[in-house]
Amino acid sequence: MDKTALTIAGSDPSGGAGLQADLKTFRSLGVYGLSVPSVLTSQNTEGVYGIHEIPIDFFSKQIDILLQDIKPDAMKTGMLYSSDCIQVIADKIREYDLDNLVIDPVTVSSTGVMLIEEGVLDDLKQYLFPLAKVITPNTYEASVLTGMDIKDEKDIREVAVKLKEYGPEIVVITGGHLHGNAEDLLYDGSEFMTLENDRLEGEYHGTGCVFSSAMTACLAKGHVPQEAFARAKEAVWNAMKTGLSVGSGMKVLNI
Ligand code: PXL
Repeated sequence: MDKTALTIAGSDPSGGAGLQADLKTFRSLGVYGLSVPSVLTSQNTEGVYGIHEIPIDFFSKQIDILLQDIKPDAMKTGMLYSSDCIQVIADKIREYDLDNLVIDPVTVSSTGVMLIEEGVLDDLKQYLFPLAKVITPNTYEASVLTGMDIKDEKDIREVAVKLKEYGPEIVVITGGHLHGNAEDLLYDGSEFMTLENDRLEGEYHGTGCVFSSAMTACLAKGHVPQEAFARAKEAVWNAMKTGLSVGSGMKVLNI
């Protein structure tokens, strides 16, 4: 396990999403995990009951102290909550010359709670998307980020092209539900790649986190984004198929 990946994300005590899910995913794909919490949540499998920000100076210090010692082979961002957080991350990426950034533009929890302050999506687009190797919105997030409706496959492709204009190298849109199947799309600026599988019954917490951290782990291992995409999709599918009911709310992934 000689490759490292960093997650900067929210803490989810239930371990289904957030940095806890990211760390488990890194480990399951054979990558050593590093983590900086951006925000704490009080939550269980039934929902999010509170959000507590990390003071921005201390958030920044966590990143400095870590990166002065270790340069991760890849990194991801998850729930960032505030615009201040985004500015700090953009500065640190430049200062420490970090590469292989995956951005999961988290907006709302699977139970419907807003996980960001106003203005965060605009700042993500402006300051972080141009630094990203891959962004991984789901169809809802892709639609909010672009202000475009998604009704069919053609719309998803148009939204992917629009998202590419914000500067990431690769756009991945997850969770298209077009023919009852789960379809994910990758766009690299010239070609589209789609991956499809049967939709599973039930509601799962943390699929977006596990998918984006699996992509991050694969980039850390040196896979090209298309290969990382296929491996991440497979990892999520396997973890969903054997999903666990650890609490009385949503299922979590078996990762
Ligand atoms: O699934 C999005 C997500 C990301 N990060 C944290 C979360 C959630 C959803 O609840 O709690 C910390």
